[in-house]
Amino acid sequence: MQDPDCIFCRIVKGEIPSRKVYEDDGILVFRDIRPQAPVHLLMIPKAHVATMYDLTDGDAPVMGRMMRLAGKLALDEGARDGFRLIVNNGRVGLQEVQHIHLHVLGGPEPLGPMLPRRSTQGD
Ligand code: DGP
Repeated sequence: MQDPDCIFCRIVKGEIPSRKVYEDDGILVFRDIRPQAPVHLLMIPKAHVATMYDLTDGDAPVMGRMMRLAGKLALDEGARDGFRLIVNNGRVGLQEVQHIHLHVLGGPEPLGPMLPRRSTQGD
């Protein structure tokens, strides 16, 4: 259920402090320690799941509720004209913390391109 060595599991247990925005029996939402936009929340399932590769059918309800909650919390935070959800996975996705988290990023100004542009063949 939880991994004692996982930073986000330790945040769930209250062993590491966080600036909580929302909590229920299966979900915790808190502010990113290194915000990259005026609104930058992290939404996590309380149960330890390392990456989206590791999700099972049993995780679908909580992941679905997180999707519903993302827009609601973005509005509550004042991101009323759009926001972005990012879920980094694994080495290629540059995932730093191995516990699924949805980054909720919001304005007021447009966030910029989704990825830094790099030249590829045909550009
Ligand atoms: P990612 O690259 O998607 O795994 O991003 C991990 C994010 O987690 C990164 O934006 C910084 C944030 N983070 C890491 N450690 C902590 C922490 O202890 N507390 C909080 N609030 N955020 C953290």
